[in-house]
Amino acid sequence: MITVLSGGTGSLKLIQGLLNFMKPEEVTLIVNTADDFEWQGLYISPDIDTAIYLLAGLLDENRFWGIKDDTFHFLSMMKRYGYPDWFSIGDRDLATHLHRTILLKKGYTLSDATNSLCKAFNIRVKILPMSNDKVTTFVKTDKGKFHFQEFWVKRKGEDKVLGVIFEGIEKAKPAPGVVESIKKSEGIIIGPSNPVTSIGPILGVSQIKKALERVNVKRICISPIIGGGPVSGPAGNLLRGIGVEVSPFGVASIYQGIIDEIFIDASDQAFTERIEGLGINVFCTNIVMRMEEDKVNLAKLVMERMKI
Ligand code: FO1
Repeated sequence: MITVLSGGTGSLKLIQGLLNFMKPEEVTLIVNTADDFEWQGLYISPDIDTAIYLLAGLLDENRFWGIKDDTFHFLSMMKRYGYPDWFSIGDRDLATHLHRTILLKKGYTLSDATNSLCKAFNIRVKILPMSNDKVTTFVKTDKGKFHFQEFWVKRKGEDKVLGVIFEGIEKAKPAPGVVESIKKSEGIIIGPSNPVTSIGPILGVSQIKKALERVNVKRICISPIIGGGPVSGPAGNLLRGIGVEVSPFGVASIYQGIIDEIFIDASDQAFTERIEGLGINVFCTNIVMRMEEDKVNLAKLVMERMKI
């Protein structure tokens, strides 16, 4: 059994590769929930939904969010009524958010709602929210403080980042099953997700971080940064904003004490010595997952390095 810490893009691509070698029941995903937000009364959990849609074979893999071939009639009606439309909820996607919102309103937890959605699609990978407690990412910028979705989706991640706040993180407890899955895993993977706002909140839950520090199996991370920039998303701007070097070394420094080995791109071999100085082993290979075969090859190497 392996546990993968995941945001909404890079780590999920790796999961697609891993599922060529592992039974879905042997994979647990601990998913960031600090991007979650309420939108027109709906509780949206983007990274969980992307994981569910991917594993259900429904994901729009071009955008890497939402459902492929979805329509947007609900959104255009809402726009007509004067609501903002910068966050695009598709018509089929809407049912997911509504179902989750109804369950939460009835007093069920985010874990319960996630289970219910997974059951509806017969998903056998275990998808666990990092926490059932409310944690919210805000990005401090030169233009003001914004919810992560406003920073990234509405404002296109273009403002100069001055800092990142995970509101509620001090009190957040791991969701049921999270620490247990870390403890019984044969290997831990931190996927190539954004280390600041995707993996950062997961590690910000102190009991999760402690469990990862203590576990006695190999912990591998795949760098989401190649050269001086992210493979995708806002990681570069965010790392800079929190004062961390935008490089595989910067990523490794964030994960010091949590990982044993980092996969970096073959083109970044020059960083090896500095990273090894942190007590982290370096494995250089092609880490870009453009095609299906890239995902399979990378997943195979990760499995080999974990000796699973
Ligand atoms: N990302 C966008 O860039 N634009 C959108 O309109 C958008 C809508 C959306 C709706 C549901 C959902 O689950 C995710 C959605 N995302 C959208 C993706 C998402 O908000 C972010 O990319 C993630 O939070 C980053 O992990």
